[in-house]
Amino acid sequence: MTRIDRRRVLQASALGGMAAFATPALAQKLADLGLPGGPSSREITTAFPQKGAMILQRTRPPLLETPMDVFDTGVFTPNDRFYVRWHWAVIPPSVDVDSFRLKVHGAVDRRLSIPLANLLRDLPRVEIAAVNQCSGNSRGFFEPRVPGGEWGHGAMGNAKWMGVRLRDVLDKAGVKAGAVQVRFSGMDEPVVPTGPDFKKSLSIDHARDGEVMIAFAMNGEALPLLNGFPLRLVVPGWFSTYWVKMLSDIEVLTQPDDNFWMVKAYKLPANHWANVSPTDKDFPTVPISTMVPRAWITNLVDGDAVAATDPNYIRGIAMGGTRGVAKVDISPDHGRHWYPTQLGAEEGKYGFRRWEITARVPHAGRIPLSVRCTNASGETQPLAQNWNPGGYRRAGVETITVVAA
Ligand SMILES: Nc1nc2c(c(=O)[nH]1)N[C@H]1C(S)=C(S)[C@@H](COP(=O)(O)O)O[C@H]1N2
Ligand SMILES: [Mo]
Repeated sequence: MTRIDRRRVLQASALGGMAAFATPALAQKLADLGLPGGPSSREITTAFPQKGAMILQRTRPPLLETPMDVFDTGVFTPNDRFYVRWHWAVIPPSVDVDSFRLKVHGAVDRRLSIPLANLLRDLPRVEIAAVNQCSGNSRGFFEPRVPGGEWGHGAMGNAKWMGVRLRDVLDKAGVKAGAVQVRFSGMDEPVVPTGPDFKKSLSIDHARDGEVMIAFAMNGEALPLLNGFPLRLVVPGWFSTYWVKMLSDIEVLTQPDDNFWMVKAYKLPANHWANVSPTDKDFPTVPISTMVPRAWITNLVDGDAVAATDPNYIRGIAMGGTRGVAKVDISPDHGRHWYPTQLGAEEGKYGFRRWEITARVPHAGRIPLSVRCTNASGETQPLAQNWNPGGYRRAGVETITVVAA
């Protein structure tokens, strides 16, 4: 287990003023996300604090996407290449770690106001590898296109999160009988007074399952400011909308949370693959929750040349959702034939897992390469893509076309 030096965490605080969020004057480079039927090129930016080269989706609030080639370098996504997504643009440009307090209130025996140093000192530390994936990851590939952040596949990342159990913090406060949910809120604020503050809730049982974590570090370092410094919620297996950043307020509720972000936003069609037809209206919905298996090729991109007669080395990453990755198959013919790939080491069931294969392609010319993940409970990605108007929880197998010569 990586040891985090408390002083190091406490020192990584001031990050300069809001100027750091300014748009770069000139695009140095463009990335083509290959989005169907729409503007597909994005600037590559290095203008954001603690971030290297990122795909600029939006400046205020910052939406930064991880370029696909970063996922080829390993199963853990470096902090300085880890994607960024915020709903509101009022984000503290720095956090004073001495005056910071994590508040716990609502249906509890003791209201708490925990200094960061005490949280780091008093509670047992846990570490877990887990994929943080935006509900709208890959939204830009939805056909027909839907409104929202036009992400490619890079609104995700895998890290080793270190923190304390949410359960331990709740136990310190003493949850009262009758508690049904726990609500989380961060230090960011709406840009207009009428805008709904970003808050998400989990059921009391989920909040106390011992896995949900209040993280203070990722990949052995303090959280980057834009990824939620100094504290964020980590909800393994669940979409990142619940992973509240700059977490400063925990409220134990005796009634189900009816705030905008729980009852209006992030709703999925209430069927297994979150799939409706674009003409469907008034279908039943449920709040988004757990992730599903997915897989990607990372060492080739659409349009790449491969050898027609010699074997080709192909690799990528996969995730299992709420269970580990059990197998990843590859198909060169839109799913008529599937071939098993070799899996890399398992680094935690909620994390990415590497897969690879060395194989000949069936013929010269254009070859569709599809990859399909099956998780440890036997759930397999469908061949067809699901569609819903929010552009959420894309699940079908991803395909790139390579040219064999
Ligand atoms: N405080 C706060 N936390 C938040 C959000 C936000 O707007 N404010 N957005 C959520 C959503 S929708 C996503 S996808 C993730 C993004 O996490 P990241 O920026 O660390 O990658 O943060 C989540 N936590
Ligand atoms: Mo998200």
